[in-house]
Amino acid sequence: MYKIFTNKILPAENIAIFMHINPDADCIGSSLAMYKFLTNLGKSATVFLEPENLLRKNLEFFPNANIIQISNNCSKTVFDLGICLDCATIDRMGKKSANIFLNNCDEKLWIDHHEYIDKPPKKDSIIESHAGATAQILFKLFENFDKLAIDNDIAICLYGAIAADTGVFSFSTTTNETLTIASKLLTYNINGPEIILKVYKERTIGEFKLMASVLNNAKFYFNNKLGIITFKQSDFDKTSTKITSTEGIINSLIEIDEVMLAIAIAEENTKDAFKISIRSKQNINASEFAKYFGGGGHKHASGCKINKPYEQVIDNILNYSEAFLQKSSLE
Ligand SMILES: [Mn+2]
Repeated sequence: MYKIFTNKILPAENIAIFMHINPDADCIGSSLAMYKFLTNLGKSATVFLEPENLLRKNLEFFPNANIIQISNNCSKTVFDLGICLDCATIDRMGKKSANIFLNNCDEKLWIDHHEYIDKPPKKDSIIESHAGATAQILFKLFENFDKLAIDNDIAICLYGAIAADTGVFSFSTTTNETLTIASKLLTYNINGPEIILKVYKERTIGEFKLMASVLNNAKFYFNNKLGIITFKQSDFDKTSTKITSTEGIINSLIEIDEVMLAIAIAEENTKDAFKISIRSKQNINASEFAKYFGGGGHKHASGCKINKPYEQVIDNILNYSEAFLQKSSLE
């Protein structure tokens, strides 16, 4: 695993880093940590983000967040290496980013902690599905490659990314390894509580209002085993928020004692396109649920996209959930 990283990084001088659409704290933190690490090694690095994907305001504190470029800015440059981070499918990168990754990068490297539907070639990928965050894998790679090239900026990015993706070290993905790495990161000159406040707790007033109204309209089915919340474009418009503002709100639903499966449906900017986030607990497998709809993820947190009118989305989810919950309760 470490050999792949060493072999790809050593000869590369000009490197492109790619995020997924609607990037979350793990994705942004990992990308900016990778950027700084490569820069510290004397390499040139560019971080790309698909057009019309802004960072959530609370994540702009990550060091070097200002260097992120929009993907249509560089169609002709050729990179020695393209690194795709935290991105379970090529579609998740967005069209423009995927185009640069596939056509303008001589070598490719995927680093991720999601289960893939179409696995990238083994020789080009480092995938650890047990890891709580992509940033957790990056720390091990960095430490192994050149520990001295890790600095405070990198520690802030990695700590924030790991804290956010593990629900501040509370999800079932939090392991001995997660906490060992977090503890090593705290030996750098960083402010742990302040980082956690920024990546996980802080909301704008608009985001608070969005959360309040969406949770107020939550619907429950099958003896409260299933909870569903819906974010419509009109909710975003009313509260001056964006789809990235939905992050974490679904957790309030799965925290309800009776709810075993929580689903957030968020309307995207295009017609009849919905981003579905899924959370579960105990033996209910969110990843299996997402796979049925062409997505993927982890046992207790996953996602997919459904491109249909809203009423059909709800119908499909309810139909599948009933059988799915019944089957899971027998296992
Ligand atoms: Mn992640």
